[in-house]
Amino acid sequence: MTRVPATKRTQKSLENLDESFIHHLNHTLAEDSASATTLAKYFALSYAIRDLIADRWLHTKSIIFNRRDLRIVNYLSMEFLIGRLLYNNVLNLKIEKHVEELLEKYGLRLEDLIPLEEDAALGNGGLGRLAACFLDSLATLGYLSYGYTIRYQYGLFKQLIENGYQKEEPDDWQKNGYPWEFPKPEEAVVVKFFGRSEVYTDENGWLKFRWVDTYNVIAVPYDIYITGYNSEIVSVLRLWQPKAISEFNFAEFEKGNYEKAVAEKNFAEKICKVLYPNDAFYQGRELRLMQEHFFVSAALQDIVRRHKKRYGTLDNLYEGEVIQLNDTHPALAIPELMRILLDEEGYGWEKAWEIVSKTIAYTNHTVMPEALEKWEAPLLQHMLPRHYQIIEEINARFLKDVAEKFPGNLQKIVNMSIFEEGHIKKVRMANLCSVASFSINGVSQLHTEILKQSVLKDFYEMYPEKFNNKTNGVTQRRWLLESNPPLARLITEAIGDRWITDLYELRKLEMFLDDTSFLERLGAVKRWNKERLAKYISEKLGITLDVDSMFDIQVKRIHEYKRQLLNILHVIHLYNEIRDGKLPEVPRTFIFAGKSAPGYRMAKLIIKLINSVAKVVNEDPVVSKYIRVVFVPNYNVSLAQIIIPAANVSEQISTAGTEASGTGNMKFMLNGALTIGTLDGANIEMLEEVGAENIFIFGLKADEIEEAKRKGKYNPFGIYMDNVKIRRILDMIRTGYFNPDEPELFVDIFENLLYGKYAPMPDQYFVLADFESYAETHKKIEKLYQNPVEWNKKSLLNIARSGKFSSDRTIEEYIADIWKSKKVYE
Ligand code: 26W
Repeated sequence: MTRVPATKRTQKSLENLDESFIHHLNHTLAEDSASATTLAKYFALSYAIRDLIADRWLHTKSIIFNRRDLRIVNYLSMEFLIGRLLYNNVLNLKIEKHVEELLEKYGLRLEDLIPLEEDAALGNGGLGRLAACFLDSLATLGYLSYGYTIRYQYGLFKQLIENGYQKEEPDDWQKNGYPWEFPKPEEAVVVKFFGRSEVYTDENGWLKFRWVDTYNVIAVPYDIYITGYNSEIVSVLRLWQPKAISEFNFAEFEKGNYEKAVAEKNFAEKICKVLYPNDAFYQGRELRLMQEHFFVSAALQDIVRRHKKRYGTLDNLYEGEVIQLNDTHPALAIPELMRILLDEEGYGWEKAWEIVSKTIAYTNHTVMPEALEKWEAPLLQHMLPRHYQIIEEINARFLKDVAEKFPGNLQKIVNMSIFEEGHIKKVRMANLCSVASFSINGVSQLHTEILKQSVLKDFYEMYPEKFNNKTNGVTQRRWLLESNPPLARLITEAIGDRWITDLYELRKLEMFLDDTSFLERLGAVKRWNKERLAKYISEKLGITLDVDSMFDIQVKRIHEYKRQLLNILHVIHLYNEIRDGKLPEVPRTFIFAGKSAPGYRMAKLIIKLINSVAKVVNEDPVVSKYIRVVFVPNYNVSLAQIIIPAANVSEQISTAGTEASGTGNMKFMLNGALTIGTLDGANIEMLEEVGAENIFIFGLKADEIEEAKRKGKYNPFGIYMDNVKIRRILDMIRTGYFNPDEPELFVDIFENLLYGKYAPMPDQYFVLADFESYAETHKKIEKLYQNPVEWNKKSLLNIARSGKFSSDRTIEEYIADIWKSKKVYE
């Protein structure tokens, strides 16, 4: 197919953009330009831009139904953290100048409208943001793709900090309406729950099953078209919304049963009321299982319907469609697709299994045992009786294969069975995925090795050919072009703009490593970003920052394994040094942000500790000349876009072997921060790219941690006794130095480190073990910062070598090794 230049369509419609804006203001919103609020103008502009995007969708759709040689990528994910779309779409459509001119006529600037959009926070953290970056890359590269998820009424909670504590508030992201989605009620499907599985004999005398006496809910799709940079092709993000079949039961109402009259409506609304705010911690909640089944069933019916329309048969489903499971959360896709093929389409088991296992692929995102989904068998059986039966059959057949491959090895059967026997029988979703998928991938080299050697070891022995690595990436469109305009401009002036769609182009920046004037300009860009952040913090929190100080930033979900605790213990150490008269050579600002799961006690206590230390440090007239500590509330995609470009130092300090990949680490690198990090996740690959002189690595390695755990030889109490610095810090925490009103408050942190009071072992994340190495490494960073030329040089090298960490590279690898799809335009 010959390519229509992407700009051509835009150019034509651009002439009408002004008219379109006024049209939407007057006729969609019924407002006039004289009295309309800025919010109304934001909506009018968004609708005008959305029209351009709708054209792209119609074009993409015609390709979907005319090109049967293109396999469609289906990314099933409980989370898509897409953030704001207005500016993203303006940049992708390359209409910024035009939009600015249009707004100027109304005395408006784009930057005044952008913040009026609510973040679509339909995700928790890394896994959800990765899904959003992937859709951006798929559209930009020109592959056909659908993302499937839930239209949560409430996204991830908004975080307030009150008296140093996290407080959660609901995120009613649609309260003003949302301009970027298109409801598609005509494409609704029915999703079933409960009931029972019934045996019957079909017309040919075959024994068959059917799922009967079910409770049914309608699933209505709402589509957001995700634009790509300079691309005619859009990705479709399809959000499913539950709706009652009968919203109001008049018969019950007549009888005076108001509750019963609206019972179905309430049930439907309940399902997708809220995104579960757990990150890396599994909770076996019935409602969560309903959510998983709801969107997976709707997505599969949609995929099946589309394939039949394109090919007239499901025999070759895997030729037209591929389904990627974003962790195990959508694992019910496996029994659901089997059910459709067996019970509704009349396939026999063998052919159905062949179709399923050639269509579905699985990505694992965590090795933390407490994050692995294991549904209670009775719960699953009650809610999805037919699926449960199918899982039993999958398991029976699979265990036969295991017994054949490892004769007499009972332990293999116990380890690999989809069911975990015990007081309450459980269904291990990672095992289900590993059995049924044709591909199993981890998200960094180290993570994939850990999967092969421990978490999924037995599956690796059985199916080595299924395993592969796909190191994560981030989209440079959002994480540089959009979030850091002065850096994007500097780069484009120096090497042209091809980096926007080919991040390896950044290598050309190495030409400027010895160009002091270029390095100065890079320093000025960093300063601009620090000022922008300082302004935000001053306006929101009333805290004044010194932009000459080194900005040292740790932003991510709060979790013990990510070790915000190590960071704050080190801050306390610096505080002690200053009080002892040992003054640091450079002033530093330590910035934290991140949400804790509402039920995660330790993480919430760590937030309180950070805020308590911040108060003492910032209010000390001497200490605050050298260090400041800030906790920025409500970390989300939009805030990340302001915080990350302002970093001099990026904190990536998880216990080695715990962070599957990390993607924040990549965003910081792309924006010229220097990383202090452990040999964990993708940090290892960042080290490979920049070389040891350009990244600050510290701490124990994954195998050392592994060994210390295995041999039970780690003794944090010994470290406490031997190391006066550490003892002093921990005693301050224990005795309430930072919280004199409530001196016992942080005792649990102390006791967890030394005695493992709330954990399987003392200091299970090796905070004390890594402390000295961390503090020494910080001293090196402090030295380097005093030499701006050297610092900026390393900063530039980090940018120049960040090409590998584009999600475009990641997507091309998924395409080549797993999805085997082709671009619309070759
Ligand atoms: C069922 C509860 C639950 C919820 C979310 C368990 C596990 C999760 C996710 C797997 C957590 C997550 O976001 N993992 C992150 O995925 C990123 C993208 O691959 C990685 O970069 C992070 O290292 C990993 O923690």
